[in-house]
Order: sequence, then C-alpha cells, then structure tokens
Amino acid sequence: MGEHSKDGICYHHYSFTFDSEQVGQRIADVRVVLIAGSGARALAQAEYLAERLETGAKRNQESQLYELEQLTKQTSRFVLYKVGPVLVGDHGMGGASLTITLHELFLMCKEANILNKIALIRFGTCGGIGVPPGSLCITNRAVDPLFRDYVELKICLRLVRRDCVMDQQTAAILVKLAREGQQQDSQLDQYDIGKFQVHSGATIATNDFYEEQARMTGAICEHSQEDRQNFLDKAKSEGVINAEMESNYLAAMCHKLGVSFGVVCVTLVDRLKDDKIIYTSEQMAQYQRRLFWLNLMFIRHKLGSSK
Ligand code: R2B
Ligand code: URA
Repeated sequence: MGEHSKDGICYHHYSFTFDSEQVGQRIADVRVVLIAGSGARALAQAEYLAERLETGAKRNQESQLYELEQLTKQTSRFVLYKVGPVLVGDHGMGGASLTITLHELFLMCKEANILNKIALIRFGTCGGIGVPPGSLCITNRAVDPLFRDYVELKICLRLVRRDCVMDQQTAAILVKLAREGQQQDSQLDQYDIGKFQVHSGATIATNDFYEEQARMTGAICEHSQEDRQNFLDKAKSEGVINAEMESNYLAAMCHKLGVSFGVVCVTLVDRLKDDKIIYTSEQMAQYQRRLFWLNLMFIRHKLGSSK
C-alpha cells in the first residue's frame, strides 16, 4: 500500500489508479475538496455530483456533466474520486485518522500548486445539542470536550499546541447557501431534501463517540446521569450546537496551512433527549442528501465566484 512520487513524497494511505508522479497534474484543476467519514458516503457524494455538476458551472451556458473518475484502487486505505474540479475522499473517524488524510491530501495539493486555491469541506454526521435530527449544523467554533479552542500534539518530546481557528468566511457562505435553499422551496431537489433546520454555532470534537460525548451506553461508563447533564448544560451555555469527532483537528491543520475550509454535519439525534441513534435507511439517505445538496450549492458558488 502507498505511493512514492519522484520527489520521495509518500502517500502511504492512498493507492492510486495511475502513476503517483502524475498526481500534481491530475488534480491541478481541483478547487473544492470534500471529505466524509466513510468511503461509501464519499462515493455517494461523487455520484450525486456526477449527475448534476455541469462544466462551466454557470447557468445558461451550454454545458455537459463532469465524469466521475476513480483515483484510488479498491485496496487503497483512503478513497479518492474526482468529478471535474472537485475531489471527494474519506477521512475515517476521529482526529488521528483525519490528520493522516489531511497531511497526504495537502501534500498532493502542494504538488499541484492548488493549496491556496481550494476550499475543503468536511461533511458528516453529528449529535445535535438542542437541535433535532435531520438538521444541518455549520461549525463556527471547534472545541474539545473541555471546551478548549486548541489541540495538543506530542512531537519529539514537546507538547505542541495548535489553535483551532475556524474559517468564518467559508462558514458564513455555507450558512447563507443552506438558508437560501431552505426558503427557495427548491423545485429540483424538493423531494430529496425535505424540510430541515439550519444551525450555526460551536462544535465539540471528541476523541471518542461514547465516554467523551457523555453517553451512558458504552462498554465503560464511570460518569453519572448528573455528570452527563452538567456536561450538556455547559455545552449549551457555551453556544455548542453539536458534537462530532474531527472539527478541532481539521481547524488546527487548515488554519496552520492557510487553507479555506468548512464543516457541515447533519444531526442524527438530539443529545438533550437521547444517547441512542435510531433512523431508517430512508431517513439516513435523505439526511445525507441534504449534505450532498449543500456541497453542490457550495461548489457552484465557489466556481462561479473564482472564475
Ligand atoms: C461523526 O460520526 C462518526 C462517529 O459515529 C465520527 O466520524 C463523527 O465525527
Ligand atoms: N457522530 C458523533 O460523533 N456523535 C453523534 O452523536 C452522532 C454522530
């Protein structure tokens, strides 16, 4: 597994369907990078785009649909698809997996000289905090479960602190597009998208789905119902709208490298009401399409404004 370019750059977690020395030229036209937790969700997003994203991106202009290209082999640890100017990949679960993805994706972007041209969006699922299932949550602040705005890495015997600074501009664009879409009663995607709420606020990013998110349902639970409630009350008072597992490391890395980025998640449960996540496959498909749709709106906006 893994690929080395001629400069010795190692994309250890990607097995390309082409010679890795060509990665720079293969992705030079990319302007948006979308990453999701799972490879299946990344593929579904890529297929959604391949059915809708037109060359030229501007309305009234004669255009065709972009083709979906599979950039990674079946054996690759992380997947990568390309639909015209958009890369779609997966990042696994949690900060550890996400940072590996970002290191290697950003190395590819450096090879292609596009690091300062792209916007990267993580799209995924989350637990809402006072927010009902099916809502879109757009992160404008990323904190850890102690409500700290930084991450700490242990590098060569040193504790290195990196600030989790969100890209407020991209967050504001996502909120605006999501709210406009809500009001439009969009004809094309009305059935797919359905009615949903849009929230913008702080996100708690944890290293664990169970204990660090104050669930009482894991294999180990040493906290009380009262501890759980205190944590959620504190979260509400800090303006937190949701919990997931990647936004703090994403913010820290993108801010450090000056990459434009955003995080949009659909809620699967309101944690003020429940720990368990229960949904039908139809509901999940519909929730997921809300993310796919917003990403498409974002891509059209970005391509329209940068041309
Ligand atoms: C949301 O969902 C996953 C855990 O189920 C994790 O990747 C996240 O951030
Ligand atoms: N993902 C999370 O990290 N937490 C949830 O509650 C749901 C999805």
